[in-house]
Amino acid sequence: MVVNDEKIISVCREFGIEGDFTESKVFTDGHINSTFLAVFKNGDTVNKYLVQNINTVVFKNQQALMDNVINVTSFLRKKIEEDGGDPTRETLHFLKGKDGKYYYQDGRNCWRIYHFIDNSFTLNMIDSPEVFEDTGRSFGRFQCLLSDYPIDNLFETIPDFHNTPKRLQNLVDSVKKDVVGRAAGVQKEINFALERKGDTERALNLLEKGEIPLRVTHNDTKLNNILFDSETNKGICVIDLDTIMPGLSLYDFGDAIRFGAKTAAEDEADLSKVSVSLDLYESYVKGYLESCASALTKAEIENLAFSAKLMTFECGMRFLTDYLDGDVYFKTEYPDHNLVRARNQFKMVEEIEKVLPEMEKITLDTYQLVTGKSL
Ligand code: ADP
Ligand code: GN1
Ligand code: MG
Repeated sequence: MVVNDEKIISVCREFGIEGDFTESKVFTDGHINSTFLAVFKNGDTVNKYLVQNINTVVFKNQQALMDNVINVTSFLRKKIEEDGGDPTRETLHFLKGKDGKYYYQDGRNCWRIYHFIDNSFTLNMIDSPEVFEDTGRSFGRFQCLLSDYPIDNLFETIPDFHNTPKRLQNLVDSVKKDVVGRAAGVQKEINFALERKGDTERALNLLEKGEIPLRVTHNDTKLNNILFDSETNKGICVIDLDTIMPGLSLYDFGDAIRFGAKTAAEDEADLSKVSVSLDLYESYVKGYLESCASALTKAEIENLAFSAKLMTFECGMRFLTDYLDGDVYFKTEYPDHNLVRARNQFKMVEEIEKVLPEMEKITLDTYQLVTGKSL
């Protein structure tokens, strides 16, 4: 879809935005939605908006999606106000369209608009352990803020999103269908996944045994889903709230490590550069446990390190599945992009496997440091 300024302006008018349009900018961070900054001038006032084209292949029920997002952001806004924070910078604020809905359907396209949070930045790679410690603190705080959110009110925007056994089954199904004839070329990667079948069930088994609870989780805790304040370099706002659903703390912890504690980009093709940084792991654990250690069960803490492997493995399977399906889910920039991503994630899994006992020790030592207690 071509999105030019005329399109962005016409969508903005549907949400009652007035004034003179001055500029737009594309954000390329996310793999799912298409996101633009739109700037308008009203006299001397400059207003900045985030205009987002919702991916309707991924999010099939946009009404329920926006109900979730609005309910959660209203809940967060109240808590932030009670804590003396700034709700205009610490959570997202969506605009209503002319028909009273929080989204606007334009043929097959679905749009939403929210306030751009100025003087903030996102990261795709961590450049300092302090920033990653603060990332852990921010996601831990987010988990705490939502700990008493009514879980039954949440619509499951993507069913079985982090159901890892099902993700493996989806991969097997895609291999069988082989719709674009790519399976023969990725036998090694398929075997890599099949060999790790045993890992896929561990977190759900703990849930079933009651050793870890179902929580309200973000489910997409990529580093670039946090806005950092440009002045303080501190995490101010968790964004990309589309996958807030009932889930496990392990999903959010593991996914943050998958994307943040790495030594190379998620699509680095030179696998010799792909590894896990134990220093970054330790920083994140510290920030995370400082904000939510007391809320976690013993089994959750014991499985934090493993969750990094689980989520990296799951993400690798999802990239591989999409490669086999003909690149229908994740945005790609070149034909083998999903395969490069899958290989990268599987290399990261191997690297995590090598140091898993060390990661487990770091977790327990940091727990003791932060709480003054041993597990
Ligand atoms: P996707 O689902 O495609 O990942 P996101 O909601 O994460 O989409 O938005 C994509 C990018 O847009 C973010 O990574 C961030 O760089 C930027 N962004 C999103 N919301 C805001 C906001 N309110 N203020 C400033 N930048 C934002
Ligand atoms: C997608 O939307 P974005 O880029 O924050 C995906 C995540 C994956 C991630 C891999 C809704 O996240 O689940 O882990 O790409 N989001 C969705 O980078 O599928
Ligand atoms: Mg995102």
